[in-house]
Amino acid sequence: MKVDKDIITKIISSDKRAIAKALTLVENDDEGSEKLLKELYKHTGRTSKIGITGPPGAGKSTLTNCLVKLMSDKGYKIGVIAVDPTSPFTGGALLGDRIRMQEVGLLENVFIRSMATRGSLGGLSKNIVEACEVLDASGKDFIIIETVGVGQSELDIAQTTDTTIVVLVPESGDSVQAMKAGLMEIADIFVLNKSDRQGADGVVSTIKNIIHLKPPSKDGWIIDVLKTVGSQNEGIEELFNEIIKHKDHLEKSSYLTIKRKEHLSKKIKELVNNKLEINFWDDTKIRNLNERLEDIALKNKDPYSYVEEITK
Ligand SMILES: Nc1nc2c(ncn2[C@@H]2O[C@H](COP(=O)(O)OP(=O)(O)OP(=O)(O)O)[C@@H](O)[C@H]2O)c(=O)[nH]1
Ligand SMILES: [Mg+2]
Repeated sequence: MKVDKDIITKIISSDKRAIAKALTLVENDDEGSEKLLKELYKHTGRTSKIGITGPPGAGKSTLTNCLVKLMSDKGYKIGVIAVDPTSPFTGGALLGDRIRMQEVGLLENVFIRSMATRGSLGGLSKNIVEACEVLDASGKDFIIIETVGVGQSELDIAQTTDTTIVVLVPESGDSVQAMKAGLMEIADIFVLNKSDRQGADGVVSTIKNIIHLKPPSKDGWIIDVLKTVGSQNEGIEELFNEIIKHKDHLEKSSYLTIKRKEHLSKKIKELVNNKLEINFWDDTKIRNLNERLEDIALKNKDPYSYVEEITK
């Protein structure tokens, strides 16, 4: 698709149709998307990017909805990217989720998009990071990215957000699970959702104990654990205040600049890897690999020598 100046102007002035079109380009990795992102880059950087992650069914979408409504009432512009789990065991967003999301999506200053992660080998999901850039350039005050915390991609996505909220529930062993999944490492704010259920206070203490055992974060931020009942819109104002507190902390400690530079560095490396990979595997190389595979499988040649040979 051709990228004209018109779409850039429209995105910057927050035109919903233009944003949707741009996100589709980015999602499909369309030829035009890179050109578009080049133009948009200078308009990015004012958005606060918030990641909401946690185990399946913890209430991430419910909390996202509550937060979006609250932020919208306060007059903020919000973008939401709901990352569909591609794992067969969660099976993607439930219909109820989608409908609730669609309702808040109708608000004038809210833009919501559901996206699938591309399993880019151990790296960031490029299309999601790029979608954030589009929303950022469109002048959103906040972008919320909802991901299921079960794998590596969530940790990577956390490395592109300014503030990461980890949502847990009182179910037994959840906090231990979260530790295993590495969620403890990435949290700026912990939320114990479904606090209407039994054992909530116990889990809050457990999480607090685990936080105390961690070395203090290098930017001096102290992680708090908040209780919410998403389904009853309880604790949302407090959660919002904590988000603002973290945002202020990052800005005042100049750690935001450091953090964003780290993210940028990581992103550039990813982009280079991507380019190199695409350029490397041309038809000749793929044909060559297919021809030689049999030989390598039969142990007539080892993969290491082959790699050495083709990367010379
Ligand atoms: N009891 C109780 N139920 C809740 C609460 N918050 C959400 N729920 C319910 O928990 C279920 C899952 O909520 P979602 O918001 O879809 O959870 P999620 O983390 O987005 O789920 P996935 O995206 O599938 O991983 C829904 O049926 C919600 O209504 C809460 O605070 N208390
Ligand atoms: Mg969800």
